[in-house]
Amino acid sequence: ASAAIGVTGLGVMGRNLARNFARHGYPVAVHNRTPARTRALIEEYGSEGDLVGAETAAAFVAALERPRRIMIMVQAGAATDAVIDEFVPLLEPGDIVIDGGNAHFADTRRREAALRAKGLHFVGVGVSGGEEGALHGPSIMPGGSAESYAVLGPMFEDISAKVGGEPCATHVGADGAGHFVKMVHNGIEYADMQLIAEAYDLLRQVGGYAPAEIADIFREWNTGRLGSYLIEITADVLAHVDAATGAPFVDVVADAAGQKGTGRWTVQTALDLASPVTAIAQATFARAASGRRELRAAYAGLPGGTTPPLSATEADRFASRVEHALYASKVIAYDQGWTMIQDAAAEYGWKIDLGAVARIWRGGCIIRASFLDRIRAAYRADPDLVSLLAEKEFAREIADAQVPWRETVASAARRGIPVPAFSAALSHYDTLRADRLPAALLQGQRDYFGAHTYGRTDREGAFHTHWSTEGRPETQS
Ligand code: NBP
Repeated sequence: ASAAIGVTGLGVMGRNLARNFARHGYPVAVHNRTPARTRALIEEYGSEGDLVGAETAAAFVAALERPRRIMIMVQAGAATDAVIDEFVPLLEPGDIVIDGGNAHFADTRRREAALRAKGLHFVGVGVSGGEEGALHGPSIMPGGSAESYAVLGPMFEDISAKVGGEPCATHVGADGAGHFVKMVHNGIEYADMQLIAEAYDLLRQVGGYAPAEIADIFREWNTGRLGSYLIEITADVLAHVDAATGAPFVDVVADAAGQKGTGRWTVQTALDLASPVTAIAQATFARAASGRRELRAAYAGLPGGTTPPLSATEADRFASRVEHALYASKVIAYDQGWTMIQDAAAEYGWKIDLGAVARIWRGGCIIRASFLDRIRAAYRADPDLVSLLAEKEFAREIADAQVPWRETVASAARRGIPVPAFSAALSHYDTLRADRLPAALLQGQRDYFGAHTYGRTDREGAFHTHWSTEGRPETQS
């Protein structure tokens, strides 16, 4: 019994995480439902480190030092429950079961409570960075008890991505907090990708730029405040030419976006928490709408806006406006994600260091960007920051973006180009900064048809107006 950790489930993620642990000097026991995969891993990569193959669950458990650390890397849902049920009877109090799959945080909360009742630690871990990240350094978001992090933390920090010498791993919070922030990471990723896609569409349709020229614009933006992995790969995708047709690659790809579900989970959860993550929601709905072939056929050919094409100088100016709009919208989308994490922390009693979340997303994951340094610094200066826009540098940048941001959204509306995420971000900003919202009228409507009562600006209490007997004084209930 000498393995520091065991990995069960040797798909692409499990295999690469096991190799990553082994390459960092940890003896690793490996196990898979189908033993052929275990043998293949040992044969191919056994020389990389101390990898011990186990063909049965009992042999796997016996290979681990105590407290045992078992990392499950199988399909989320029923498969994860099946594996937990298989191993739990073989474990002893104090052992740690880790789920590194893409579990829904509510499942993680349920599993954590069930295993805690048996004296076991259950740690739901968000792992970002895909196959490459798993091998070379992912962003790691563990939930679970502080006690389990004391054991696992040094190992996770070791194998995680590093930025400026700092690990992209931290204890996020209790039970499902790790899987929750991983879910929000993916929601933010949806918004960021959609905003970039809308910027491309505007540059192409309004600015008149070709995909290769837009690749150059993105490359330039990548050297500034928008610099990020997503902007970098967008430039590569736009510069890519399809070998079969010689056309820009982006023109031969079917325009129906897929999704695996974490964006949808973010939006569903946001509704439960009353977190207004509108840019994330619009990005998720934009993917759904893109795939609705019949609906799109029914709308096809309906009139849109028109404006004359831009001159070259105007196009240049337009591109710089789009940069402002993209940046401002991005700040809003990230702010929405952080609001949602704060809301969940309040709801579930998690103590989440909001700056540390930004820190561990600077490397290893899809939304990695220097921008996250700014968010980290903002929460470092004020851990109780209610919103990024309450920080003066972000507020100043958003102030500077006002004209170009609004002009960009207006150009899109005039030309009939869909910008759901840009518009949602701008409306979110205008909603939250407004002195008065038409929510007052909604309250009147609700009181009229449902006697739902309303609050008043001049007095405390709940009031109801007798709408059918106009003129009678309102009552306070
Ligand atoms: P998959 O999600 O494709 O799962 C394959 C593994 O699950 C195999 O080891 C398979 O065993 C095992 N498995 C299944 Br399926 N059902 C099982 C059951 N009932 N009992 C025992 N084992 C079972 O692998 P992956 O792509 O490596 O992903 C692993 C986890 O990591 C998933 O939850 C995924 O969502 C998450 N994740 C993936 C990525 C990514 O980029 N792929 C990124 C981050 C997180 P077998 O060999 O016997 O069939």
